[in-house]
Amino acid sequence: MEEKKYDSSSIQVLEGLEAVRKRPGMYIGTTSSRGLHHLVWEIVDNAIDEALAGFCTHIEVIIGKENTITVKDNGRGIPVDIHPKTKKSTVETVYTVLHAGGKFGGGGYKVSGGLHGVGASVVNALSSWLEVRVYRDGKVYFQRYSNGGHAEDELKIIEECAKDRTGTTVTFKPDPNIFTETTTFEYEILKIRLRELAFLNKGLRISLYDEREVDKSDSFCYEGGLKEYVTMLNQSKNPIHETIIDISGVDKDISLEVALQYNETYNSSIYSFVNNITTPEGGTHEDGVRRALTRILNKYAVSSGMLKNNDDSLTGDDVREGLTMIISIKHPNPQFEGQTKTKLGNAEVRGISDKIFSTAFERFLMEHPDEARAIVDKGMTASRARVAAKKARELTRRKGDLDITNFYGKLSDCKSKDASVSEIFLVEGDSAGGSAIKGRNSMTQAILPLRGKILNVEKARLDRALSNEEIRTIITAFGTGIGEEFDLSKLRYHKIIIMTDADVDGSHIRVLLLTLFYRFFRPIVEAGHVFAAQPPLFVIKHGKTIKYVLNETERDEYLASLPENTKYEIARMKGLGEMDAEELNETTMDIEKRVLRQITVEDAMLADETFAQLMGEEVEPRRNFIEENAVYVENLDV
Ligand code: 0R9
Repeated sequence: MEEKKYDSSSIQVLEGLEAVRKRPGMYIGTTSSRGLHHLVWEIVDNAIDEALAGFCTHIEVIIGKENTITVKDNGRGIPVDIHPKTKKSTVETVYTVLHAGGKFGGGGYKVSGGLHGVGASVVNALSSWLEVRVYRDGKVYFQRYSNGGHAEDELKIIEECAKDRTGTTVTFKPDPNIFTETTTFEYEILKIRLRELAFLNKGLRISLYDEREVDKSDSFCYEGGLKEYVTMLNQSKNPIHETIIDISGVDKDISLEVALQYNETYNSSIYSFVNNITTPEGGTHEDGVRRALTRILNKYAVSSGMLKNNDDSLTGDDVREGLTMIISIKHPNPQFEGQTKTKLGNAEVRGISDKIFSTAFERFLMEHPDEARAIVDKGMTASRARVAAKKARELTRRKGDLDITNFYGKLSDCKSKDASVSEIFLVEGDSAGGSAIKGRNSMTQAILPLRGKILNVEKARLDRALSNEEIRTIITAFGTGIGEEFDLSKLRYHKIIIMTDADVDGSHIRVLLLTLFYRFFRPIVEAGHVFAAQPPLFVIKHGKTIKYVLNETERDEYLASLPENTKYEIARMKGLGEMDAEELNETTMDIEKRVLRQITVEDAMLADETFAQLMGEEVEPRRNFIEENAVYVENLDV
């Protein structure tokens, strides 16, 4: 990135910090755990900007014993001079004036930036206290703020330090009055994102320490950047060529980096970023690269004689089968659009990405004929499979079938045709299925009992998945179609509810279903249509009251809330299959009483990695994964 000279006049004074405390959601989205972690990203982003400007090589994040966060960088240090507009030091301006920090002044200083990009002052406003230390010119400058961002004193020199020691250190404690749900930082959340930032910023070292536990730390630095990212994503898959294709270029202030490698699976994992922020909805940077990939591979296939003149061209889906690719651009003025504002809209980027990528990719193919052949071969096999899948898909398109109550002798559909109120329960086993059919509200609740285990789609291509009757039934019931024909607007139920037991078999079926949804119906997951029913674990009876509770914690809390000496009976609930219709309705299905857990693809990349490791061919990564990441297995296991 080209360095822009710091200009204090580019900082604008917009609003007071009170506004942030009054409506925190407007600034950080939510005050849940997600919002809490967002505070860290705001500060880390500022340090990353300093790294992008070429002045910082190491960023450290420390979770303190009392759930404080310290972020240190070894950049130039925030300027300490007096700011002409605010008449306060620039440090104080950055921490107490909303929207200060250059980005909103049009000075173009800020490149990275969280979802909201609102900066350090928001973190200060939402903290019980915050301390900043700036190491500059052989001195340590210090200032402390408390009670939502009020400076306790002005910026002061507190000691001398070595002349060559420069940087900024910030420590803050989130205000529990704002973050009422939780003020506990999760090591894994910080670790995954910091590792991602290290991959995205080649050569930058990012370290994480947890002082709440002995010897808990990680440090990431990737000289190979995105190339190493692809290596990691493909570690549990078998690559079909050794060299990772690594492309980068700059045009009109926009820099593009792409790394890719094909593996033996049938899925594609494409992840794109703009200024270090993930763009799950894609956008013009992704469009440009995808378009170029398809065009150049077809061109090569024809010119090398692999594809004959009257053969069909390879489609985008064909050439993306088995592809792991990361696309990262840095743009001085990105415009985001789409439902969640995570889709890049800048039109000029399409052509720029296409040009940079196609030139370098074509050259790679020319210089590496073995790799080129393996890749084109893979696309041609995918193309043949696509034709086979089309035939198999016809079977799932027999619309009339859905009108009869017993579709394939299985689906008990609901009467309503209004998708927004309709639900489908995917139920483990015939016996629970039977109770569910009796206990349901037949107006809005459809039941699909699943017999036995469904096919593991991590190991199967679309055509094989479609030959599995269980999967075909699910696809037909959903109504969306699959693959190229997928259409979210045709979804027949806005709630898809996985109802399985809370035991090992149940969780296996849940993971298999989630893999199916993740691979073939990802938009359904992304749009928030997938849920897990949560059958209670205990029933507590006292007097005439019957209370169902989900787990041990809820049980203990409920018992503690009862008046002293209350007589109660407590029993562990039966499995779904042993409940009668009334019990099942009461505990798990009744809209008024049940508890559903929404399944989200919070971090598609993490889920992808996890699914591949949990469900793929290789046993070793799966074992390692389970040993190392018990937390995530649990998270997935919803
Ligand atoms: C620990 C987290 N780090 C930071 O928050 C951080 C902000 C920051 C910074 C500059 C350097 N390091 C930083 N670390 C900086 C310095 C100079 C010019 N631009 C940026 C310079 O020395 O000339 N700043 C972030 C915003 C600002 N500085 C500014 F708005 F005050 F300029």
